[in-house]
Amino acid sequence: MAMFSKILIANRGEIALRILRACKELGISTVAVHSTADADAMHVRLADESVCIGPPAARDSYLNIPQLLAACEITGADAVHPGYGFLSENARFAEILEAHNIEFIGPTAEHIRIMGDKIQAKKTAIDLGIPVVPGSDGAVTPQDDAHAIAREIGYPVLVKAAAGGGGRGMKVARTEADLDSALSTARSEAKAAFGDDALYMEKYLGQPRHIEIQVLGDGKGNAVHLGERDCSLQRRHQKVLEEAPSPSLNADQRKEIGEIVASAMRKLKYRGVGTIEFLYENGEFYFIEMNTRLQVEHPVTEMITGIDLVNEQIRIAAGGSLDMVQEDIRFEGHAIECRINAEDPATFAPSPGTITYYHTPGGLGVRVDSGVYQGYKIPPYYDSLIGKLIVHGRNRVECMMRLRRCLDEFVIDEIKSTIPLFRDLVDNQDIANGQYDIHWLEKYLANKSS
Ligand code: MV4
Repeated sequence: MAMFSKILIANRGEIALRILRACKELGISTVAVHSTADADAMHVRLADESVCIGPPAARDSYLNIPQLLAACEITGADAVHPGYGFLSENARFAEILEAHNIEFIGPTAEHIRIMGDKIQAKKTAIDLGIPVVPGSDGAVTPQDDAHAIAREIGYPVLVKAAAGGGGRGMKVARTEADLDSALSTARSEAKAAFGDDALYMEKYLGQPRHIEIQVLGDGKGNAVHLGERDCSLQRRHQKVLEEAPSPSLNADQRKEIGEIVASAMRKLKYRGVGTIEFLYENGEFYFIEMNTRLQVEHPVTEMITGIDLVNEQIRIAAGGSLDMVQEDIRFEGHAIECRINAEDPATFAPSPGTITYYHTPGGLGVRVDSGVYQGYKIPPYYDSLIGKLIVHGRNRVECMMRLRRCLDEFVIDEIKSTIPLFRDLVDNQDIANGQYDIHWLEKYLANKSS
């Protein structure tokens, strides 16, 4: 296998730095790209070379494919790592790079495209033997008898957009009386937001947890699962805190769903890292979506498995084979990630500005993935994630104690951050007991403010 000599990192912030670190450890040269607003970013400072690719607006810089191609051409990069967000799940970008003989560090364009269409993704999951939420058999068209389909599924039903995902374009119909308006609102919103008004319907699950399984495949039919992450603590479809393993699963349940997913990925000949998202309710798993990218919360999996997911992505994109089998993977201890956002911890209003003092926690089992530093000015143009605190312990209790200690050590001055929210959460009894579902955090926040 011919390892890459130079990787262009088509991203910013903490994930650009994360990828840069993996490249350095592999002895690969790095190219940072940045908008004019990110000239002072840490990943730009640490990269071997950097190229300014445009003005602050993402569509003119981090999403600007011609500019990224030009940056590859100028620097002679032989591969691109897209990180998460931006172009990471853009099948056309993967194809364009391929046409220019530049490797896209990710799955095939075909797999990205299939999983981007939530109807096709669900059909594929069914074919691969993955359990799904009961629902319509594919799309519900205006010609279909939606009422008959919904009655068959049983109310409440959830109308979802095929081009949606991540919570965008969903409408609940609690009873038959809600169905027509749910369908017409969802259809016009989907058309406006995605230019695609294809819809499907599912049984609405009332109190599930969000549990996702990390997979790694080499595109040659070898694949393993790296256990689950519980990402139920969300606000407005933004994850806030993630942990592994899930407090609601035992080793047998993990093994069972993990083996279903890993064997599906072997059949699919999936290449790279991927995440299969499930809703989990009353002891059953229901597939909802697959993400064909590295995720923000990947470090919790790295902490409990000791596997460097970005290193694996790069090796596999260079043609390497999976160098582990399922039996090699050992799950050790417990990990929790807190997403540190530059936001007011009560209102979640963005709080960009200059960090005048910065002190990060350290010690055994502590990891801080962040692109910021003392004196850094957080620009207002991008999402408000400024870093992640990831803590590992031999068990969940030790992990929570260590997390509390780290949150007390963490100082980020003169911007608002979500650290105080996490200080509250670690002292909450439901969180201590692991008793929460996908609605827990929003209810907690609503009670706190009233
Ligand atoms: C659902 C659901 C209940 N029933 N599907 C939201 C994000 C998208 N990935 C899927 N989502 C949901 N799909 C059925 N059939 C509830 C949600 C949902 C949710 C899921 C995961 C985490 C947080 C959530 C918050 C609200 C709704």
